[in-house]
Amino acid sequence: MAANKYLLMRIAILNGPNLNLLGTREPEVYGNQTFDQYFAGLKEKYPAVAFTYFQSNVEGELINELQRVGFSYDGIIINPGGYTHTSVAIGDAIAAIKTPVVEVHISNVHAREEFRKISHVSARAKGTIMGLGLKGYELAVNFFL
Ligand code: CA2
Repeated sequence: MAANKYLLMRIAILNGPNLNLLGTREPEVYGNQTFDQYFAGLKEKYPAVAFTYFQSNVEGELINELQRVGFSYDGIIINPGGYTHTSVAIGDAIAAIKTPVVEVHISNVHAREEFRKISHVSARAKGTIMGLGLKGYELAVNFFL
């Protein structure tokens, strides 16, 4: 395993508030799979990627994780959940780190309420994928590969 670590691409996936509820409520918006189920399939499909997964309902914890992985990983995929629309601090953290960040949203935030059209993250991210369900995370992995 140790010999392998130089070959693996390191990608961190961060999910923000309430995304721990995926697959349990609002299936019409967010689908019926839990993130753990989806993540198991993703790891199987991309054995050459060393993934870490972090979910928190706490803004500061997401910022701590961005700073932890943001100077050594090859890519970060973040769905900041509701913090997308409120958190200047998460946007600042993304601007402060070295690792490129792709923002993912399961739903199409532009087809929903007005307040979801504002993102403090998009301008700091390399790009944004939205509205394509959980598939968006895989598309972001493919971008980094
Ligand atoms: O579409 C997305 O991925 C969002 O980031 C999801 C956030 C929402 O505030 C953003 O505007 C768009 C909400 C995550 C809540 O996730 C739930 C999942 C299942 C049941 C209830 C909430």
